Amino acid sequence: MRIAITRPVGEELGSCQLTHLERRPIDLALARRQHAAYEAALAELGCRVERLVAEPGLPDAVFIEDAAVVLDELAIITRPGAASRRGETAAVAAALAPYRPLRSIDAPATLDGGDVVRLGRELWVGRSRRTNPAGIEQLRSIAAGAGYRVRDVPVEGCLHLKSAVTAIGEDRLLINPRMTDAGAFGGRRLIEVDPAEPLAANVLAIGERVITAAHQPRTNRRLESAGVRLRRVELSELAKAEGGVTCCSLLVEAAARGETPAPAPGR
Ligand code: CIR
Repeated sequence: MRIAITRPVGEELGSCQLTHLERRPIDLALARRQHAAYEAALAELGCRVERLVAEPGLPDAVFIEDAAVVLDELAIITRPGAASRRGETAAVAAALAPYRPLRSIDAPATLDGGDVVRLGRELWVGRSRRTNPAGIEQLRSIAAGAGYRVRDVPVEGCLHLKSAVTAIGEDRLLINPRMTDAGAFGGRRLIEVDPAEPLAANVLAIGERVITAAHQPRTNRRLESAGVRLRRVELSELAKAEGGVTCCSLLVEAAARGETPAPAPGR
């Protein structure tokens, strides 16, 4: 069973953190409809959607991916790089506790979940503005203990590593080589985003399908030409808050009672 944990679009989304974008008005009602349609896509692709309750004072809480890194054996509760986001993690820890033993990233380390790309037993972590060297070392030590190899890679001109590269299935990645070091992913099959869509690398693989934002048609056509089956969602309003498709959910493979969960290929 695959669970997708989500968080609602809060009233204060318009005061979200912004790093690379100019602030533009966000249509909250449209953002909520788009988010609900995203959750419907997750359900259509077989996820049981668990939506947490909204909490005031956390404008970026909808971007739940940044609050945790979920591995097969454990979940790591992060310490987000933006101080305004640190209040997001308690509810996420409570939601993950039934499914995984929890570990945490502790001060002075910072780490955003959006900086961690996983493929099988390998993790790549971005050296971004949000994730500091201590965060990388704490992730490395916790994940190495569970049998993962952790490599750190540069992040340039975008918020998180997952803005630059995401995994598609077992051995492929969608990448913008201008925003990270493609060589660090050597040996994997790489599909490049269309150069006209620099932020199009953020897609969410679920089983055989890939959720992608409809506003990146050129890259979506490249993916389809490579045989990738897409499920498009409209995310224009969350994109104004620098959010993409991976950041609005945390996926957890959970065993139905008495079963062992299948390992997750990548995210
Ligand atoms: C932030 O700057 O933290 C939010 N406005 C956007 C976070 C997006 N998260 C992600 O891509 N993992």
